[in-house]
Amino acid sequence: MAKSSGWSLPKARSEGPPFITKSQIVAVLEQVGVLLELDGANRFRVIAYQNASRALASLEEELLTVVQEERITDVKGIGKGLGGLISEAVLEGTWGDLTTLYGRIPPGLMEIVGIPGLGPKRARILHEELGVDSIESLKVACEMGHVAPLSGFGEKSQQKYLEGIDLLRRYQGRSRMDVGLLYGQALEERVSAISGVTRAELAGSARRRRETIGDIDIVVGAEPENHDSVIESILAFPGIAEVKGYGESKVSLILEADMLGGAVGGGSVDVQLAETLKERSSDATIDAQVRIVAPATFPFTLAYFTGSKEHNIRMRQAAIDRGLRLNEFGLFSEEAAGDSIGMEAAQHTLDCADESDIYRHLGMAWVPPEMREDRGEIEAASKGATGLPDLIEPEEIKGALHNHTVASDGTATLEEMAAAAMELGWEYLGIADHSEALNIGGRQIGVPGSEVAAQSDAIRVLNDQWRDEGVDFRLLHGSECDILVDGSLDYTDKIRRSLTHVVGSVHALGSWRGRDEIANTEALTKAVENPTFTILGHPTGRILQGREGFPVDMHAVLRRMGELNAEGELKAVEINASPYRLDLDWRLCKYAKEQGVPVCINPDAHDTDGLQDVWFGVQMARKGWLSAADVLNTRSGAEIEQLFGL
Ligand code: DGT
Ligand code: CA
Ligand code: ZN
Repeated sequence: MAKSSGWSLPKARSEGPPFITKSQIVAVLEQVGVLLELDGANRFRVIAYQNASRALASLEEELLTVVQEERITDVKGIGKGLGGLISEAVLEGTWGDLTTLYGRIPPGLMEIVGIPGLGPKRARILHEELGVDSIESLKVACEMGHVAPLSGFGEKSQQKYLEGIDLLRRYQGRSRMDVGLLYGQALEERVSAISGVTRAELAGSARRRRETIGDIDIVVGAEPENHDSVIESILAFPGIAEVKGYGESKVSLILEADMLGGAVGGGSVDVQLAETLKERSSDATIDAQVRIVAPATFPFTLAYFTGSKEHNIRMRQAAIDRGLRLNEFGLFSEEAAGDSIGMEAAQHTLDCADESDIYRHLGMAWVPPEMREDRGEIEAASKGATGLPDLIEPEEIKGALHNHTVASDGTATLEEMAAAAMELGWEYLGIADHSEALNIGGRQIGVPGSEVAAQSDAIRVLNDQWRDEGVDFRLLHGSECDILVDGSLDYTDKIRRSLTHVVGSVHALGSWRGRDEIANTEALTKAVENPTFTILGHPTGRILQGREGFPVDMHAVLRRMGELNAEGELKAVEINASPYRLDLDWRLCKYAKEQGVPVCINPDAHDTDGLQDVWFGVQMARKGWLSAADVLNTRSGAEIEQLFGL
């Protein structure tokens, strides 16, 4: 979807090459795809830019080298023309004829792309026919009834745009994973409890554990004669803000907070987790699509609506390769399917009791939903069960290394945090309060260097006590040490060496966001090379739906960390498990693993409940193909002590 800001061509850096960085080019190529559509360009050109943007984003090698060695057109998805454009940007800092394209399209027009039902094509018609060039002018045009009479639009579209604008304003369209899952699991539980329902399961991005969720999809199995009564029961649920529509096999709803009351606490929802989430969820609403099918059709419908769309396309192709046809109703041999379509065709399907049968018919092992993003899982699953990683489970976490207490900005004491960690069955808890440099609005947040030794003493007293009592638990005395703008670390070397571990984090985001990828990559690399540095905390500083992280070549940083690990140093990268962050991004986990960089899943807890956020981090690790062995804090307390040289 198009971003609603930043629609302009980035200026060249004063020194280079590279004069334009990789992340800037990735963003421009994505925008150009939309701009070309607004401009009425041919479909293939549009797709070429979209593909090139994706290809460049996942390029692991340094872009400058690839360009200088004239290997840019070797990258799959980048042809001669685009290769030339990218090379010009990198080597000269200019954008060729893109400048005129950007000049031609009004920025406000780009903002309306992304309103539900409004793609670039329709946006262009609205612009040409009605002069619409902003969200405001679209709203006025709809309210005055000018949109409906346009050919191909109608009253329905006009109404939909108005609702879309309203929704865009109120909710920005998507929910964080914690909020979306809370609604999704509550709905799933309520639906499962309806008599006549044989199975109900979350599908869509919620089941795939995306970091944000657009709408909730849920698939329900019930005998056809019960469909009406099941739908009636659903419509009577509390917490339905609006029924957007329903038919024989589908209900479209908008859910609000009352949905969460009472339902949680049994079944698949972890009680404590649900309570924590409930406190946090705002009163925003979320859309839900419920699909009701016959029990025998359930696995096909579940697989289809789990997606992703990209994964589905590959699955359908795998079926075609075997002379089969796959859709949401079944898996058919070409002759059996014949001309029948939809539900009617379902009776001709091959039997599949669950999803794994579908994969088996296509010669694949069952793919965990988190991995269904067409990022290599089809190929891996085709090698059989051993081709896919054995994904980490939440129970395999034995502790965490980045947590705060009252000494900085936490609300709990050492003792309280330790008790909560033991309650979770953990063997250790790393305390990493902020370092001295951190102050917010002039208020000192971090622990002054002069007070670090006192915290160390307090921790030692507690650890001695547990050891004497034979309790297998320890606190580890670390610090969340600020990475300063030049890549050096806060505190003196002496203080840092006195700690068990150093979580290095960037907090002065303004400075880091104000300079380019190359300067940031250099500084971050310098930080991880510091001998006292152990874990890279929330690597980009992003807040989901809040602010983007600073630009950085994370592949390069991870590569360097991999080298250091190969030399015997311990340099881990954090998945910050707070659902507001989920940073390291899951898309980079597999690369970290390939480089030999351990991942540490840290809740960054500021109170005792916060420790449970680790669950969200595990979901991201699974999405990033990680096994327990790839994750530092699946090690036992004794192993961690050994790794840290205690
Ligand atoms: P979201 O809701 O934006 O967070 O993401 P999803 O993945 O839940 O997407 P959604 O709700 O539009 O559709 C649910 C799933 O249904 C999607 O993951 C794959 C499947 N699906 C929807 N539309 C298509 C389509 O046009 N082609 C294919 N192959 N699958 C589709
Ligand atoms: Ca969805
Ligand atoms: Zn931090």
